[in-house]
Amino acid sequence: MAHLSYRTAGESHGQALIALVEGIPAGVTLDVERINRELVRRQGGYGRGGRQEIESDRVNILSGIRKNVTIGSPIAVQITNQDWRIDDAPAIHRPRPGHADLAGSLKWLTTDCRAVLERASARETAARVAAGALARLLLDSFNIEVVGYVCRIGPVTATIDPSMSPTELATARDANEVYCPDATVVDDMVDVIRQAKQDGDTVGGWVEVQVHGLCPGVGSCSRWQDKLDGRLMQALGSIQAFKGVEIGGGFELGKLPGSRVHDEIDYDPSLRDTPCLGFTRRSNRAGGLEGGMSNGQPIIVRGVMKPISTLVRGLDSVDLVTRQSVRCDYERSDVCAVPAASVVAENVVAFEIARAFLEKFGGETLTEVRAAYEHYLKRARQLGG
Ligand code: EPS
Repeated sequence: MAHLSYRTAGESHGQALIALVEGIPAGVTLDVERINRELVRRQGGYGRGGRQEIESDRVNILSGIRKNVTIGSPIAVQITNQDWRIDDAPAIHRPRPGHADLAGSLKWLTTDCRAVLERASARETAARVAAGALARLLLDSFNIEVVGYVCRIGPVTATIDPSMSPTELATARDANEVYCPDATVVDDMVDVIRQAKQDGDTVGGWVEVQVHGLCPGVGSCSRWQDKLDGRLMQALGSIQAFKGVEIGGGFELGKLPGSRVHDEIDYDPSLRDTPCLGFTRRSNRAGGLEGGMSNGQPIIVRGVMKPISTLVRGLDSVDLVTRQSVRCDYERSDVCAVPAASVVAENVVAFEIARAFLEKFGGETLTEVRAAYEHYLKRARQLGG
């Protein structure tokens, strides 16, 4: 049985993007519209540039499905690029500070940054979203909910009400163009992006993802590779332009004594049938993860996206051919892609949760996964008599 994994292929202005997803058990009903909805959301958000008017991202599932149900074989997913012109796209000799241009050109021994930037482009995240949205169909059938949103744009920070359910968060988020559940800061966020555009500049921000409904014990403390916190950090940290990831209280926890950090434990038998199995916490600064495993509390992860490195006003650089100081090249780009990044974050987190979930409850078919899951829950609820 294949472990759940995916790879992507494709360039920004190549023919198509591809995600190859392996390890989805047989018996999962496909919901193409649900996957496409995530792709549409990823294309949106205030601050996007002209490219999204050209593209209309939709998945074409090429394999692994019979009569709209997974059959356990690899699932190849294609998203066509409308702006397919990689062979005609101009050479780039003046690397943009902050982009992959310089490091990649030096790596591949070329003075033309084009090939590097084509693959480094965040266009690749469409394939990651498709893979995550596919894996999420599995999570749906176990009532595991994943919601991602924007919690900061430039200097404007949202306040996220911890009592909001994933549905409430998603509804509030979907009501505005910056994908932020705190309606009171939306206008300020839009203003920051508008001002950056006027200035020929770009702006970054923070995104947050919550996972609700996950039982304890997913992930592992046994091997460093299996620690769910580490995997989530890689999943988020590998999103283009991300510069930091934190879990729960994150970096702030380093300022506090242990007595103000750790989430004290109570037991409430009336909650035995909920994901925490009755073991409640007075706080959730651990962000639902202890020892690299889920602990039954909501998982909370955040990532920071730096401002996009393609600025209309340009930045100082060096021409790779002449080695003279120049202004860097400008390519059509976004002013702010933090809303889009929140969709990417949500879906890459979903994929990692599904991956760890199947490691604990894996089986060839959805029926076997469900049996393993229910057996575990039964045993866990019986612990201690
Ligand atoms: C990107 C540059 C822009 C963005 C692109 C990421 O592409 P283009 O030069 O074609 O306008 O639009 O993001 C996407 C295409 C996307 O779908 O997210 C870059 O250099 O990373």
